[in-house]
Amino acid sequence: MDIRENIASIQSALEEELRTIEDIRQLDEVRQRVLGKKGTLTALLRSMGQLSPQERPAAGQLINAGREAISALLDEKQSMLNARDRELKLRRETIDVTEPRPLPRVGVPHPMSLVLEEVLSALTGLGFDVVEGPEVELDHYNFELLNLPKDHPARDAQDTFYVDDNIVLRTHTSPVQARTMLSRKPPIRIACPGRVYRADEMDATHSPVFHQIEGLVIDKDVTMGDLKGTLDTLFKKLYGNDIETRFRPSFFPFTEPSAEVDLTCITCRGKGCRVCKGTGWIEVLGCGMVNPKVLEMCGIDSKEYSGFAFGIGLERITMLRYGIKDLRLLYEGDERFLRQFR
Ligand code: 2NL
Repeated sequence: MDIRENIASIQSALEEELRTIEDIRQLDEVRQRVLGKKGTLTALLRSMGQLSPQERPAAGQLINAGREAISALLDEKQSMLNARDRELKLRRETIDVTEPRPLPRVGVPHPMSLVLEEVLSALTGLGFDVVEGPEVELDHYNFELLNLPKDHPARDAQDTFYVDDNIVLRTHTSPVQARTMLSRKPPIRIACPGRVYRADEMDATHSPVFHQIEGLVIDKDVTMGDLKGTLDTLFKKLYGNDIETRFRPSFFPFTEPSAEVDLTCITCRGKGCRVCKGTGWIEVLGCGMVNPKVLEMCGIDSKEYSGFAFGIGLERITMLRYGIKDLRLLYEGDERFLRQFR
């Protein structure tokens, strides 16, 4: 077969094959098969050795021209395939900027936040200011001013997280009230919510970090009756008008006299149930008339003024309010738990 026919048949076979080619990989194979080291056109070039010196220039020109024509065919197909791939990729990666996004996940208020809000709004309704203070506190404000002198058992390192000899993590929010008595003149009506610390083990009813709301009222002629009336009003607002309070004598170094306060059981409304162990009453807080020693240390004349104070555990009243059996549920942040309230 002469060289011209040979080239023409390689070229027409290639044209035929190019019609069926779908991707760059196939195309590279074909290119190798024709133009590669062992390719059909390359073989043709090698066979020129058998020609006479006179025949070689013309044959060389034919083969080179053929090589260029074939290269051009392959290149054209290659750019076609590349353009098609780019088009497909663009279509695949199109972003519809008008598509509505999925709704963001929104959190819910913690049950303790809900109860705190209710307590504070009841107390501010009675004329209380809300006051906050430091969680890392001087011994002086946390203990000394509250009639808890250096040898008092409540100051034991077992109950208190000491930062150093004079600095503690506050064990109650009372130091906020002590600071307020020192910085304001009576009448004083304040509610002090916040985080407090005790070196306790963690179980269903104890945590080394918990929350208190303390209340303090200082004025002329403040009596235990005012304390009882304030707590009655607070709990009726919180739980309903059929709820009553009951005082039992108790002891705190910072109040005299002191009382523990029971509430009509809010689970059975006083009839007796498992929550109140059949008594119809549940213990919810401690309170009393501010010890005159505390008033004096905080710069208030105990002959002119008297006051009452109370301390509520936020965890406890939240658990009672919603029937939560284990304190730890309040700290775990499990959404299945948190989404159940309100
Ligand atoms: C309880 C008892 C109480 C107070 C807290 C207080 C604060 C000042 C002066 C006098 Cl500055 N008292 N706070 C009084 C009585 C009881 O808390 O069992 N809390 C969970």
